[in-house]
Amino acid sequence: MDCENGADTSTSKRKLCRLVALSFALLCILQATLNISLRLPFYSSDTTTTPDCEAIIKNLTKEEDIKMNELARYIQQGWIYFKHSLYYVSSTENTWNDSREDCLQRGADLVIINSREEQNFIREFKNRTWIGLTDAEKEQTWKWVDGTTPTISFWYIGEPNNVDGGEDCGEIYFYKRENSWNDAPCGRKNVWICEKNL
Ligand code: 2F8
Ligand code: CA
Repeated sequence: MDCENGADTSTSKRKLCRLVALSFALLCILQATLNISLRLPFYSSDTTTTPDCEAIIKNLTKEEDIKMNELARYIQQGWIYFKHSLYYVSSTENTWNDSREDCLQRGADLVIINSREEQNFIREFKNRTWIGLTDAEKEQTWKWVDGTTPTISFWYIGEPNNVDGGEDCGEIYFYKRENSWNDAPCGRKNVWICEKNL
């Protein structure tokens, strides 16, 4: 139908054209409304597949609650919290291997020192404490108990010196100095420090 330029431009034809255009516009509005209505369930808060924000926050709070309770239990058992780790200082003395075994039994391992802050925190406890450092596998190749090589070290001057060829385990000895590590015989009985990462 030619609505604009047709030869016959009588009033009734113009009216018909306007009616058709109006109907088309109404159809468009109806379709848009339907589209929006059909998409609504994606944003609804009560679907089972997409939990709403409130539920996510509730879940997070629950997880945090569990973590806080766990932390409180460790602290009650004598563990000390420092920069995302928990530390346990033994009240008895043992060999390096038995000390490590004790830490493993506690779900931890002998302490691994990764920073100056951690070194200064650890050396404050007791003198002659085992740390998780050993060169038992290969002489002069010092490794932490997790198999990594120290990225930062705090050997006392002249250490490690492997006195009598029998010093394969790391300890905090010269605790008054920041550089306080010594290599000592693994069979010596020392206090030990376990670390549990959070
Ligand atoms: O002077 C440092 C030296 O002191 C002791 O040996 C005399 C330590 N030995 C033991 O602890 C068994 C060495 O490891 C230390 O290097
Ligand atoms: Ca030594």
